[in-house]
Amino acid sequence: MTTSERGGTLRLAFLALLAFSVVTATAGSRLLASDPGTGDWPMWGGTPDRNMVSNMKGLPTEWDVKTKKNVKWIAELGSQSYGNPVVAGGMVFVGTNNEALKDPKQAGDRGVLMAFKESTGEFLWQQTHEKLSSGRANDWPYQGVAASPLVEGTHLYYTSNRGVVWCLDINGFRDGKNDGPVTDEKLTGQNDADVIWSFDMMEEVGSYPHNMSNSSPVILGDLVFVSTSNGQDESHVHIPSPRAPAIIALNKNTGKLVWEDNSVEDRILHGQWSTPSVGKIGGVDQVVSAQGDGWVRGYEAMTGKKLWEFDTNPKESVWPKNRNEVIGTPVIYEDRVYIANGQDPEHGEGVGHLYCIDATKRGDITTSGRVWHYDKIRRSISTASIADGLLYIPDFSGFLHCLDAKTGQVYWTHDVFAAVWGSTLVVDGKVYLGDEDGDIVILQAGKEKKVLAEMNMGSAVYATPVPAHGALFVNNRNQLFALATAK
Ligand SMILES: [Ca+2]
Ligand SMILES: [Ca+2]
Repeated sequence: MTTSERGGTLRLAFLALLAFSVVTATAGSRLLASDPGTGDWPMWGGTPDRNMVSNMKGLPTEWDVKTKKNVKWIAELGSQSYGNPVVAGGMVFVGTNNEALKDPKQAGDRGVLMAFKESTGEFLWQQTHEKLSSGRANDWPYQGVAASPLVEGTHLYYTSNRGVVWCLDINGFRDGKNDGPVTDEKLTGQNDADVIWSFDMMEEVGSYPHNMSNSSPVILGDLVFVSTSNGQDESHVHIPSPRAPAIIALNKNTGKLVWEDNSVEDRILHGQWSTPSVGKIGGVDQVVSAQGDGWVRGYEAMTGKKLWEFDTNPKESVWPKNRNEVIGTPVIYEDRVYIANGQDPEHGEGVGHLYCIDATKRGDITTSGRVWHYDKIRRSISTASIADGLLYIPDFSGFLHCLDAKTGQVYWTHDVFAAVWGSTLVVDGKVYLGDEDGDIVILQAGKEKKVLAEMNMGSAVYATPVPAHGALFVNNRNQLFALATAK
């Protein structure tokens, strides 16, 4: 952001907006990898490969938030909600701010993670975080918790507005047990969070998050991976922590640092708000991370050994005119990595680039690993969905692109006439996408463009709709909706 920007309505937080559990196709149906397989949607992207597709059937294709047609429940969130919901263990978890005050003892501007009952929308518990005293440089007012959490078993992982990675018990204190190693929580009521461990990235690895921390965790084996959001200070010239890592791996059971990497060094263009992905690529478990210099890097997941790196910007491009950062999440699909670049929404519209990268290559693979390059996309902060050989990805200018995933050939584009911060969900032969005007459009998946429906949610939809157990969960700025076809 530039110093000329003022006001608290800053909408920086795309970010959250913000597996390789390859599911075996059942006889007669086509393979749709990346389905979480349990009916839950336990992390950003559903699976560690972050490919937002699902095998679920029977999701609603029409609803009305005014008449409540096909609206199962609505839960009130804070005034700005950039976290995307995840669904696991019979609960829905989402990041927001503290303007829907649940506990007078925890008043004021805070980041908040809330848990709701999946079946009814009943508020269960929350964890709140005061804003950093350093203010907007590291923790922009009213932006709340912008990361999507990840749930594995009874443990929930997320990054707070203070740049702290948290591991909580999804059952809180409702299970009658204070789970450790952390057992000295000050608040231990039914609506409070039961902490297992935490890791302060500013304190422990010296990260200096630019405006906000937003990384959504991803897990492989015993490791949980997050990006640090380390970036420039408010001068937009100086990088206070050039030696802090861009990505870290923590032991998921203890919260201890296992490895870190700082290939970016002092070349951060702005901030680092992309979230890492995990998948088996060419037989190797990799973590893929898009970083603040506009490069994407692949690491051997268990060791942190850097395997490859790819520059998403043309060499002659100049920041911020036409050189971009990367805010969307890399998607891993059949040994390839799909990623688009863009800029902070505050920077407005501009040219973007979308790539298919052969991540089995090693070293600087900017040329050798470039399977295809699509330059008809505008700046994008969105993450691709790939299903049945087709790739769907929106851009910040409001165009949804449908391409052949193997060749990059474009089949169609669709203009939603509003900025898009969120990403597509492909489910049951349909593509769902929300926009800043608050509309969710549903298109037919496939090489022919066909708009099936469009519904307005009442305020901007920065999030991505997610499916769980036959319902669709999506939040606008201040409400969380469970949508399901009335029986
Ligand atoms: Ca507990
Ligand atoms: Ca505890």
